[in-house]
This record gives sequence, structure tokens and C-alpha cells, in this order.
Amino acid sequence: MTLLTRRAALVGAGALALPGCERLNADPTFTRVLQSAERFNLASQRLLLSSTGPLAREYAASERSPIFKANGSTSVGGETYARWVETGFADWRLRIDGLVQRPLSLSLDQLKALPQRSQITRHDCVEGWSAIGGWTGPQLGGLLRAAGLLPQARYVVFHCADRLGGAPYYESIDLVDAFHPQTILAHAMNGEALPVQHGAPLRVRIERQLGYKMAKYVMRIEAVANLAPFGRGKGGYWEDRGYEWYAGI
Ligand SMILES: Nc1nc2c(c(=O)[nH]1)N[C@H]1C(S)=C(S)[C@@H](COP(=O)(O)O)O[C@H]1N2
Ligand SMILES: [Mo]
Repeated sequence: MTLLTRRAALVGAGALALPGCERLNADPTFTRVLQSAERFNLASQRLLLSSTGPLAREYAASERSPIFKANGSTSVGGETYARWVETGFADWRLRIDGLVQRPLSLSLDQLKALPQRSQITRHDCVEGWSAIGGWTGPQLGGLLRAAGLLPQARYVVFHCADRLGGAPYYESIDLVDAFHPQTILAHAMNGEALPVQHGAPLRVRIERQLGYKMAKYVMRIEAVANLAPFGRGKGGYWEDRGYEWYAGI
């Protein structure tokens, strides 16, 4: 069974437990229903967490590239972004919403206060260059657990602040990659605040995939059941222009 069919089986098992849920629904303390939904989510997400596959290779600090090319958008137009840069992103917020129980709105300080993961990895761009760099930030999986994914959620969409050739940049991954331990929301690069050209204040690192999946300038993370409504429906800016959605290396 693939991971996602295993998850579907689990959703099925949840549906079988419905008579119990109906009894809970009759209970005036509705919170118990919510709690049982949370336990269910924890169980399905645990399953993903324990089966997300191997780690991408990590490197020593001495192996970092002296120059890490910036590619695609290297800044964001408009007054709002310029003001954010001037004020150190003090009133910037990341939204996590869509198919979640508790939509979140998080400041940069709140993201930095969460447990952090640091990793030095190699970034591979389809255009034929690579660079090794260090990244720090909270794991995406922990944030999705805090928001409480609904059982219908199958993908997360990253909405970015920049436009490329007039269209908004966006990307998406499935829940296996979303819960992979090396999938982090990086606010720091090589020990310094993430530079504007590399996606300040926040970009995602998905270390087993190609560079174009690693959305910069992430503003909003939306849990969704299908990718058809976004862009031209292929799951990402470059996917809409012919690249593969699953860009595994
Ligand atoms: N928002 C946004 N994210 C993006 C891009 C972009 O143009 N806009 N380019 C992608 C591509 S093709 C690559 S190779 C990497 C480049 O990241 P870097 O600038 O940190 O090297 O970001 C990816 N994420
Ligand atoms: Mo790229």
C-alpha cells in the first residue's frame, strides 16, 4: 500500500467509528467531539511522520558554497514589501489556513520561538547549477499539527508574495513531503536572517526535491484537497509551464 492509500484506509476507519461520534454529537459538551477529531488527526499524522522516507544528505559547515546563486525572483515589488524590509518584517504574518481546524496567523518572532531545525543541504536547480547552504526554521509538520489538518486535506499550497512574468509564484507538495523532517520554513540562511534575494522573511526547504519547489517569500500556506483551482491547475508556477509536479532528485 502506498502512504496515501494507507492514509485513506485510516480515514475509512474513522468513518466506521461514526456511531460513536453521533453519540458524542448528542453530548452538549461539543468539545469532546473536537477532542476525538484531534486524536484521529494525531493518529493519521503520526503515521505519516513515521513513514516519510529517507533524509536528504546533509553537509558540514565547511562544505557550504562561498556563493549561493539567487534565482527567479530576487525581490518583491510594491510598497508593502519595501516597508516590511525597512521594519524587519515586524508586522508581517504567515497565514496557515484552508482545510484546518484552527487557522493560524504567526509573526516572525512566533515562528522563531518554535523548536527549530538546522540543516546544511545541496540545492539543485533544473537550470543546471547547485549550491550547498545552511537553513534554519521550524518544521512544517509541527505547524500543520498545531493547525490540525482536516481528514480531506491532501496537499499544502504555498502562496508567495512575488509575481514572475505577471503571474503569482506558488507551489504545492503532498502530505508525505509536508511531514518530512527536513521540510522546514527557513527564516535564516547560513546563520543570518534570510536575505531578500533568497526569499525573506520565509521560504520553504523541501530537501528531496528540485529548486523550483522551494517557494520563497511565502505568505500563506493553504491545506487543500485538490490542486485544480490554483494557477493553471498543475500545482505550481513552473508546473503550469511544463515542469514535473513531483520534482524528486
Ligand atoms: N517565490 C518564488 N520562489 C521561488 C522562485 C521564484 O522565482 N519565486 N524560484 C525558484 C527556483 S527555480 C529556484 S532554483 C529557487 C532559487 O532559490 P535561491 O534564490 O535561494 O537560490 O527558488 C525557487 N523558489
Ligand atoms: Mo530553479
